[in-house]
Amino acid sequence: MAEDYRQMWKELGLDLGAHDSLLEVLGKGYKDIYMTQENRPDGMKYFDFVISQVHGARIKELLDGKARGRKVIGSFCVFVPEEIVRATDSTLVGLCTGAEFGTEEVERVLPRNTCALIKSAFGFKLGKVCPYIESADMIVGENTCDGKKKSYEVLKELVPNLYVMDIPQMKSVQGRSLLKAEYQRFKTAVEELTGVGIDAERLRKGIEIVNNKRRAIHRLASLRKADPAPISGLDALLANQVFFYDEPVRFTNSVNSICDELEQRAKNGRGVFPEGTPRILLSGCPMAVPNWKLPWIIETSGAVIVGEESCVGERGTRNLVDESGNTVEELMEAIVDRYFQIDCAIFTPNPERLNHITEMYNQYNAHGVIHYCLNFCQPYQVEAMEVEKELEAKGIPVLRIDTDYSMEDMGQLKTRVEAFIEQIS
Ligand code: BJ8
Repeated sequence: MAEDYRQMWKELGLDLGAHDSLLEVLGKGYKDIYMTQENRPDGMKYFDFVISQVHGARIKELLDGKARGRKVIGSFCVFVPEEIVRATDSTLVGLCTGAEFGTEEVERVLPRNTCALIKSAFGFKLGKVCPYIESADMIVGENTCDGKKKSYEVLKELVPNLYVMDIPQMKSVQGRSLLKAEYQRFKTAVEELTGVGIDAERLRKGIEIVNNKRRAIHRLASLRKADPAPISGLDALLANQVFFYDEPVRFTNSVNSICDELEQRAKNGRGVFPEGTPRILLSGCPMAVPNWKLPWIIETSGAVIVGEESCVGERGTRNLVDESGNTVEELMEAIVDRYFQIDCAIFTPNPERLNHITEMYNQYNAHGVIHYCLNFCQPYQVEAMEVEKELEAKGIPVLRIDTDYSMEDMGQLKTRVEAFIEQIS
């Protein structure tokens, strides 16, 4: 891939040397973690291809679209409504936040005790290695946790096109009004950026495209209830990660075709791991590409992950937008209704999330929950205590893990995960 796209990366302003090193690490990590798995569904070849081209063909596709007037909007959070972006034929992409990069440089502009996800976004920007951020016509920063909210003040100095979206912190009437007002303001900003007026037909089309993507992911999730699990947690996580990058209709078709294959597997009792393998529900902070560390540890320690209570997972894709509205106003209300249900830990109080964890544990026939937090993530770390208390009271085994993107704690994590798996076996 490197040779074909060098000119494109250069024109985007990437640091080619640093970018080469990143791709090399990414390629090696993928090979070691993904390509060593056994009994993978054939349909995963599509996702292998997407990852191999994540900085290549996909970027070229976005740039070709831009040449035809199609804008690219980058986001860091599942609160940014893709439906509104799609309604103008623009593309929403998730921005790279899953790997350590340029830590020294990052720590010159952000405190050391900032979570790895935020540091990663800054590292990719400062190190000039993310073609998505460089291709974006607008970058949306959302006021969710304090770390993100305050770091956007710094990011504003580094990028020319940051748009800040306010997000409520309470599920109150006022909170809903704020979200609605912010989505209206965002709609206007996207219309201005693209020069496309959003009418009901366009908005409905945008909603349908994104709903179909979610339906396909729901179907995939549901197939993971089977024992033996027909797909590994690593592969299912990958599909959830690609959700944020890929062309949505192609993505939907690819996920549906892998589901056809998994249905067949489930019928034949064929799984990736033997029947009776301990089943884990992962819960907590989102895992962006290429953050595969903990899932890899879990699945090489004798367990299978059967669900992700995460924004790169079920928290991010739960619930569809009602498509039945006839006016822009009705459809916008439906969008607000759907997004206002997201149970991110930035909300206080946030009882829905506790209920969803138990619900998912039961639905996916899990044997235990591993709660994953990034260090210095206050919302999820504080909530983790409550999650642990609640699950223990219900007799559900739970292991709480705090980590980051470095590999230094691999050995220690593996020992703890193995002990937990033994306890639930
Ligand atoms: S809706 S989870 S995607 S905010 S890990 S940056 S919370 S300190 S990512 Fe998130 Fe939207 Fe919520 Fe989902 Fe802050 Fe924690 Fe870092 Fe985090």
